[in-house]
Amino acid sequence: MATHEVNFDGLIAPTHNYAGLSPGNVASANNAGLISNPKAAALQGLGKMKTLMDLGLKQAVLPPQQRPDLDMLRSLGFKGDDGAILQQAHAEDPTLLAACWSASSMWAANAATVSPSADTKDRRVHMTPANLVSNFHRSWEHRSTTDALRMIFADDSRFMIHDALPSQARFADEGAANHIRFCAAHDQPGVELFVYGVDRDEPGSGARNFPSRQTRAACEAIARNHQLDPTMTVFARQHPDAIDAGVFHNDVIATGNANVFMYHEQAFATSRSLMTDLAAPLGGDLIVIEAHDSDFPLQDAVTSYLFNSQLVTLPDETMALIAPLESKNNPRVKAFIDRAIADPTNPLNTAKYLDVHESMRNGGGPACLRLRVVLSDDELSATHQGVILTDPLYDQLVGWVEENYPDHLAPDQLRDPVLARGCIDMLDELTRILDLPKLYPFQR
Ligand code: SUG
Repeated sequence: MATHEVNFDGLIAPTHNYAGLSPGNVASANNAGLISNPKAAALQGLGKMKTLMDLGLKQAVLPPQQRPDLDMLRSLGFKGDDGAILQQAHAEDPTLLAACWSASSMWAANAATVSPSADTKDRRVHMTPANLVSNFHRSWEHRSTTDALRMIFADDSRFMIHDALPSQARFADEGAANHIRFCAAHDQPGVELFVYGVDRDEPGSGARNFPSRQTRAACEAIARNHQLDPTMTVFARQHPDAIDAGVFHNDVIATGNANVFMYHEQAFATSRSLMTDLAAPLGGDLIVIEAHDSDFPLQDAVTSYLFNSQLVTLPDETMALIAPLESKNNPRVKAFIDRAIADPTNPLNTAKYLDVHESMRNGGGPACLRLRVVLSDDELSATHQGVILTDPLYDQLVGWVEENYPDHLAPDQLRDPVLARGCIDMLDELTRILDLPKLYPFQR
């Protein structure tokens, strides 16, 4: 029986916009107020999924969430019909209005933390939707994420979808963006690395200027709930200077796949002991690709998003880096990638540079857009098949986007009730394409 890493990519919603909602996320702040192109964004995302599928990898789709969320605006005191609510919110609090339109669930690496069945005591795949409490616009994604995951992974003899952790700062959790699993092979027990920005029991452990979005308490609770073997679980703290330079999630500065770990030397507060802690349970078999300050500074990691590449194992057992175009355009970063590819001591053989520019402008690179779920053949066949990408599904989704998505979305348009209705109607059609009836609150 084979075991696969299946990438579940967030399908980019028709409401994709730039609102500057994430303090500490430099791209989001710098691009606030720009006019977005939801159609181009969704096609770029689908193009990435197709590239991975064509490389022979398993690919799936996570549907976007119901936005704009007018019920959220109603719960915050706006009254009247849809037009009146949108108009009032636009006049009184345009940032709040934009939050209720945000397409942020596209960044599926923040949807949940996933532990494959090879790592868990009850041999089920465990997932914990991330509470995303650090930013208002993402803080209620977990409700719909939980619903969607429970529909897609409905068989509770094979899957355990936990509730999100309590929505409180002590348990601030951003999901798989702060989690890397290392293993000899996907079906073997893995070492799970949980990365946090702050330990609230350790004064002074967090960043100074920007929010530390993940706590140690959250990591520990997830490891307990997922029934992980403590000897195969490692906790590490992000370097506070990295967070303050714009590394709001660890996947902006480190990535891993199988027994390969690629990171910048300024990623962690304690790099040396971390490598020993990770290598020991793997029998010493950990291959590191470390970028030094002399290769390129922290700042280049943040602007190029190199570490937000997807490091994947191809069917021929070599590895490929699915990198954002921005990392090809930075000569120091490109030279580092070329050296890593030429180095015969690691399995990295190729890089593919993709344009996910619309998402990048909000701080979301290739790896942000996907949730990795390691599944055996048996678990994969117990997964809802309507979301597994095939050529016909890809064609259908591209057609649906081409026909319906707006080419432009400017901040002023977020008060338009006709556009709001149109975005919801598109989702109705999507649930027919993905065979997920009653996915959305408006359908129940
Ligand atoms: O949470 N940006 C997202 C980007 C998430 C990237 N994910 C990973 N690194 N895994 C965030 O900061 C910006 C939305 C706006 O400003 O309109 C935003 O939510």
